[in-house]
Amino acid sequence: MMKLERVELLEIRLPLVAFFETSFGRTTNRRIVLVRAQSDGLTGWGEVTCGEQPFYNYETPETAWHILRDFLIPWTLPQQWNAASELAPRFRPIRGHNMAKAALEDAVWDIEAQSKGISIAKLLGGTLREIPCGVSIGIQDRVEDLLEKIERELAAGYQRIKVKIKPGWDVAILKEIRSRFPSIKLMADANSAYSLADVSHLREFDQFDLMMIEQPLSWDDLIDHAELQRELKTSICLDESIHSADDARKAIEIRAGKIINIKLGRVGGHTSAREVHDVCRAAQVPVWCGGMLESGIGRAHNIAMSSLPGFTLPGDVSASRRYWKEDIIRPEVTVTPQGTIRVPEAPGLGYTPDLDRIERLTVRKESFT
Ligand code: OSB
Ligand code: MG
Repeated sequence: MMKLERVELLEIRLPLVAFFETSFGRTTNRRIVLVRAQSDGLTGWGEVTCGEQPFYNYETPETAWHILRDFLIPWTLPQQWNAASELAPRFRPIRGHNMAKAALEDAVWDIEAQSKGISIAKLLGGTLREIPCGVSIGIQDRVEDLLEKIERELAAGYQRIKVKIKPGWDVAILKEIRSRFPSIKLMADANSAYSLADVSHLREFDQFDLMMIEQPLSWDDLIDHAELQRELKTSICLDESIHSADDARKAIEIRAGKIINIKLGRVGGHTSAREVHDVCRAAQVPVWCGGMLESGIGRAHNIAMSSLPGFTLPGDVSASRRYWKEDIIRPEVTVTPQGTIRVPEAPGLGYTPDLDRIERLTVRKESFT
């Protein structure tokens, strides 16, 4: 049995080494809410992976703080737990707010793994010892900047390149990339920038031999994606629209896409992520791990999740140095020249949070007992 004695919320500020731009906007400084949970001498960490504004989904650091402080933490503190997997069912009465839920649940996974002396990856049932990595490259001011970045990431060994697209930064840009890099593994992420009215435009993407196009249509849609998939040769990958194993089942049933991106925060934590993985694996739908510009803590959880056997495609989990001058974990996440990350085998997260650095970066803190 485990019982949490204390939970802390911390908000840190972390400037990105370079701006990151998607179809919904540009980020330069991250505001990240961390959860630190304590049980029986062990400390577990989780990260709220939402954006600063409600543009990817509706969560923000403020909504997550509210849901954690007023509901999730007070519900969790008085309870006794056999396993981290018991939290998700108890959180179910709260509709949505998956990123807030995930941060607390994942901290408890960290504690449970430590208490058993094994890695989170192993506790989850992960089998991959090394995970294949790709990069996500944002919209740039100039095409030349994008081509240069692609060149650099390929030289570092990354196995596939994902570029962010939006109307006005799509077909012409993909044409330039393909003429310079004819045979790389390439994909595009639209973050919901198109609608079914754009079908004939989106059909032009078929000429670029993309691995997939990610979330072309509305952030909460499945039906229109199914319609679009019938019109395209290119596989659709769903990101924003999938919040649970049930969503994945429905998406697969109506053929809304052929690939699913799993994000721990978006689906509500490790328990739900593993369920989404299992549904996809049973249906032979490949999955890969998405990213939300995480600090080392969220990044380490992503690595653990990516060790599950269905994560067959390169994910968006990449080296700390692509995002931060200095990360908040030790060692930082590094990528091999083959474009892989070795899954750590040490107990828990497998990386050590740098407490002094976290303290210096903290702008807000609240403790609960
Ligand atoms: O849609 O995958 C996305 C970043 C912020 C919000 C949404 C997305 C992304 C990324 C970056 O693509 C992935 C990463 O490198 O963390
Ligand atoms: Mg995406």
